Amino acid sequence: MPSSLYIDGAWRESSTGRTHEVRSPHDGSLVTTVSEASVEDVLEAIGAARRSFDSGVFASWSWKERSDLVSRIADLLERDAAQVAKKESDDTGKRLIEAEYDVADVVATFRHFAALGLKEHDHFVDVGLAHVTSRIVHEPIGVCSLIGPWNYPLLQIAWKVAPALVAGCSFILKPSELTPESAIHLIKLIEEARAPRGVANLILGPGSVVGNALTTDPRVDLVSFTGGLTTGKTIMIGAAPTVKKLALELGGKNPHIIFADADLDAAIDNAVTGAFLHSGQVCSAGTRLLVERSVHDRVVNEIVRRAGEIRLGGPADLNAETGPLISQSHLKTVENYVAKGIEEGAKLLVGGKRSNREDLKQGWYFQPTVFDGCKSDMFCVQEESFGPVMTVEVFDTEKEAIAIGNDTIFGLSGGVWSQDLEKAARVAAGLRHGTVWVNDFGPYRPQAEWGGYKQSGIGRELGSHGLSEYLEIKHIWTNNSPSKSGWFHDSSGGDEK
Ligand code: TXE
Repeated sequence: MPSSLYIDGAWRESSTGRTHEVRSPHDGSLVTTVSEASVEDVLEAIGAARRSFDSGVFASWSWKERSDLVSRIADLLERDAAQVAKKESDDTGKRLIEAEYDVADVVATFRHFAALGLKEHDHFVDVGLAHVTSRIVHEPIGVCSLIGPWNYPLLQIAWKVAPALVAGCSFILKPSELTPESAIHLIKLIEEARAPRGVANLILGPGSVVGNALTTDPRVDLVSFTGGLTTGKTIMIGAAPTVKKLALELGGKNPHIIFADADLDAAIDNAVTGAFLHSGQVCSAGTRLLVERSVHDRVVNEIVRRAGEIRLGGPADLNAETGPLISQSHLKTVENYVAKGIEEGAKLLVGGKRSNREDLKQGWYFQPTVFDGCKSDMFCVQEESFGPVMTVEVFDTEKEAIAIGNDTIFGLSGGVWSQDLEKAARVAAGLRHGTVWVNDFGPYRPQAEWGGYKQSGIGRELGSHGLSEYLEIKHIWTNNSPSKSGWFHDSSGGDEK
């Protein structure tokens, strides 16, 4: 029986004895079996986190001590990088090399927040009164439920765990039930790095079982969630009665705009990467291509040719360029999405179905797909497929490109290609999206904020705001020359007014 829940400083089985099999998206083989928590286990984990936070032990560590802890975790992640990448690759089906890049990004995330912790956080403000000292201090927000997705399992968790630790919070971590292994390893490293007991807790299981307690319990102060829009809305509703702080990253439908005056070779190559990297299972995937009419044919023909050449394959296939979708149910979702696109009149130029390669039949592989002739009001343009499906729309003017790029409920990211940097800057300014790339698509760094406008979410991860999410701000007013307020009449004759 696996003991893969970590509650109050101890590894445990589920109280119900329930387990969950993790299966490879590549071929359905059994990867591992982990414990599946019950609601009781969740309540215990929340209790442990609450006790640890209320004890004040971790919050009383200096910023430097907590930064050192996070640096030690970064060192340990570097030490175990190969092992962690293998686990990530096994769970997600992504190529080992991609998982190795992800782990390097995870290390960079921990290092970024460790460095940020060493900066000066508190300051004095001048309130214009000589006898008053007014100080703004930052304190940990409290107990946090950290809920992660399956596409970049450890990376998305790192964006939450590292700032929570630097801030001095206690947390209950819940990775996706589809990809738990890297989170288990991370918690082992946090234990090895000597975080105080009860600060880090790990719950495994589907959101439908453990999610409600994690997001509604009054003992939880903040919920940080990365995942689907529907789940995000459910979490907001659940968090409302106790007015929890929320940090939500809910995906996007990201416009990738190519003007006729762009470096087209570079733009086309980045359009292919932006849409089909990790088979489109990327919240910032550039799956909504907007092309200036005069270069439509050249750009689209080239993208279709390139998409048709992308080699699918599993973790161990050194020639593979991208991997499978995460699950059979996700494959079904993408299949239905494509069927709907055809039904509503989008022109299928390439792909559109499950891979027919004999050696990939046991896995959830979907062919890179391009729909041309799309219109803004189509389902396939407005909804996120989270699969390798690009839709193409044309535009004639700069104004129109901006208008189409903003015609979405989402606002996570967008890209613009033009050699006219003034025009590109105007478009970047016009787009209502949290990240805009000019003559590039996809890169991010932990030093810069990440997050969405509109229904792509609330708050920011990374950058310095990514730490602020885990901090309360307190204003301490000290009167250095106390006197009576004298506001109300005092019958003893002590009136001052
Ligand atoms: O996400 P869920 P799913 C988008 C993408 C995808 C869609 C659905 O469009 O097709 O979401 O994917 C936990 N309370 N993104 O169904 O369910 C769940 O256990 C608390 C975008 O896989 O949102 C998992 O840990 N937690 C995205 C996490 O939420 C709950 C990445 C995400 O799963 C819960 C992934 C509940 N009621 C999908 N229900 C991005 N922003 O990058 C589920 N969970």
